[in-house]
Amino acid sequence: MQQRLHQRPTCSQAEPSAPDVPDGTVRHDWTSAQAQALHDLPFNDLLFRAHLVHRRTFDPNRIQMSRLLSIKTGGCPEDCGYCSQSAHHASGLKASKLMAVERVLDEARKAKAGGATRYCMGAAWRRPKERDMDAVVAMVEGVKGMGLETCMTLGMLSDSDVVRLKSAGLDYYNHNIDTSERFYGEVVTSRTFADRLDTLARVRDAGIKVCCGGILGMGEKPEDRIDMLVTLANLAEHPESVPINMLIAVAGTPMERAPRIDGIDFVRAIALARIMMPRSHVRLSAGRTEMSDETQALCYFAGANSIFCGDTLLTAGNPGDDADARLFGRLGLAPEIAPEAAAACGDGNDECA
Ligand code: SAM
Ligand code: DTB
Ligand code: SF4
Repeated sequence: MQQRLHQRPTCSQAEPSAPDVPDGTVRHDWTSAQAQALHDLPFNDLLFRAHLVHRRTFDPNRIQMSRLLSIKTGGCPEDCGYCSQSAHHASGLKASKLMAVERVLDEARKAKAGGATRYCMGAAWRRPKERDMDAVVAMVEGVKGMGLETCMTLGMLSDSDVVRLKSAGLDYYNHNIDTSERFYGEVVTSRTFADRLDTLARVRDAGIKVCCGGILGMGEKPEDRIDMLVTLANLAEHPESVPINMLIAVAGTPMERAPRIDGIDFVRAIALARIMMPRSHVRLSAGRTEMSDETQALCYFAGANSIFCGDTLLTAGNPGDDADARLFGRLGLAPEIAPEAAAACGDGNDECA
């Protein structure tokens, strides 16, 4: 911190390349230097700017609630260094087959009753097999039929996969770039950064909304976090949803001893995501069980406005509905209302639902 004080005096005239008050314009021409200048502002200046941008588009007291389900767990052929589900690591996780459609729909019904508006289904695959697609399509159709938004994360997709998922009613596809292109090879070797971008382009071209973000705390440098956000913000369209995960360091994975990211640095990345992608939902994603209420509160102030609710993610734990209700109560936050109810009253942030 001492070093930062020396490098960046708090006098605002000493911040030449950070825009004074970001106006919330959607830009796709961010340079690393511009993003870095924002990232390195005095913390209060960064948060103030991010919060101003946030209020231009969003009700700052509404949080979008998604619920996750692992529809096919473990035994994954990819070697993502953070993941409990990779067959390359000894996390001790038991692999299972693709869940039956009815079971998935039962879980989705419970999620809706618990207040989720989006249901995200994840499979530990490199890519879906043709033989699994009928079941996957039936899951999307069934969940969509309940009035929930649908999201899937199944690995790489082909042209025919995206067409089938779109016509089944898939709203969002989650496919993270995880980190900067520079650091990517330290995290995954079984696919490339370019593979990720290819699938993202296919998803976008098919008219499915994009959910794409990454993980902080894998031993990356601040520049890698910044460049990950530059890549996302410079996509032809910003991802509608940007999940920012804090690494859950799983025993038996190569990242089990990764140095924990400092909470203030985590909040800086949330604020930067908010400023650079002003209309996107920024999701405070995995890792909340290890975060203090105060860190989460700062993330919400900095512009995070989506979470995973419930007590499980895919294979790891999550704070659970009671803990979130308590924190929301203390902060005066409320769940964002369902898109269908918002459409009925014309404004997603009104109390009319
Ligand atoms: N297999 C699909 C894929 O990789 O695209 C979907 C599932 S994968 C588990 C979804 C995302 O969860 C990953 O891209 C990663 O960003 C995040 N994730 C996985 N394990 C994590 C961990 N231990 N801590 C934080 N985030 C994690
Ligand atoms: C995302 O960015 N985070 C979610 C979702 N997309 C699929 C997954 C988090 C996984 C955390 C570790 C686990 O539960 O195994
Ligand atoms: Fe497989 Fe996805 Fe885990 Fe990578 S992150 S090992 S692709 S389940």
